[in-house]
Amino acid sequence: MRKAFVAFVALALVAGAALLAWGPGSAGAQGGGTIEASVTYAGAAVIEKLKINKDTEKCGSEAVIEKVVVGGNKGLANAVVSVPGAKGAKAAKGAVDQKGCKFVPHVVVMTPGEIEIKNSDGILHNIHTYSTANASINKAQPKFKKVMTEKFEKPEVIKITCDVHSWMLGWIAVVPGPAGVTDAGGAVKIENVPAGKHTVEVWHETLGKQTKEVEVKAGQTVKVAFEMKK
Ligand SMILES: [Cu+2]
Repeated sequence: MRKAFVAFVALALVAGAALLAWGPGSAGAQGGGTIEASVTYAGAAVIEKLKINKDTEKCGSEAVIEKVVVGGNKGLANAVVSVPGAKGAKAAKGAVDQKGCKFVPHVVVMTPGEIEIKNSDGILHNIHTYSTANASINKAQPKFKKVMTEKFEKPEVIKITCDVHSWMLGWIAVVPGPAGVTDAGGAVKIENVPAGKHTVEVWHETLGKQTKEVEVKAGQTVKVAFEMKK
């Protein structure tokens, strides 16, 4: 019995030492580095407004369609910044809500897999997606259906609309690597990017795509700036 105990302790010590030796290096590789991206646009904002007379108790009387949102210092909001080639690190599980007859957020990133489509409005919406790599969805989300879970496995940007409320427009970016969406100031921070050279990609619904190369170092932050053109 005592022998077995000693053997167990010895084994535990060896395992512990192995873990310690393996730990810091591995944690560094897993933790990776951070990319701070800033996206700017020198042009004018494009915000369309539309009078509406349907479901006004939930939708209001005016729809605001934000196609190009420009904040302070020319910061461009709603741009997807991603590192599609970075293996082993992922964007968060995405969720999109239908609130005030708008898709919130307007642009969402998700890891290939499942996304929750919520209906906070509690009225009839009809999800209609436009995609090529993934199957398109065209289905009603009745007022009692608070959440629908849908699956998008293939990387691409999917346009999402509602057949009940013609002005509703949103985008779901299915990205295999780490990704984020720029805030009102055009900034986004992408954490846990594996160390190494990567291509950073920016996508905006009307201003298109750009890429840049960056080198990420473990435990460090690298900055990258994009200026979108018409
Ligand atoms: Cu709707």
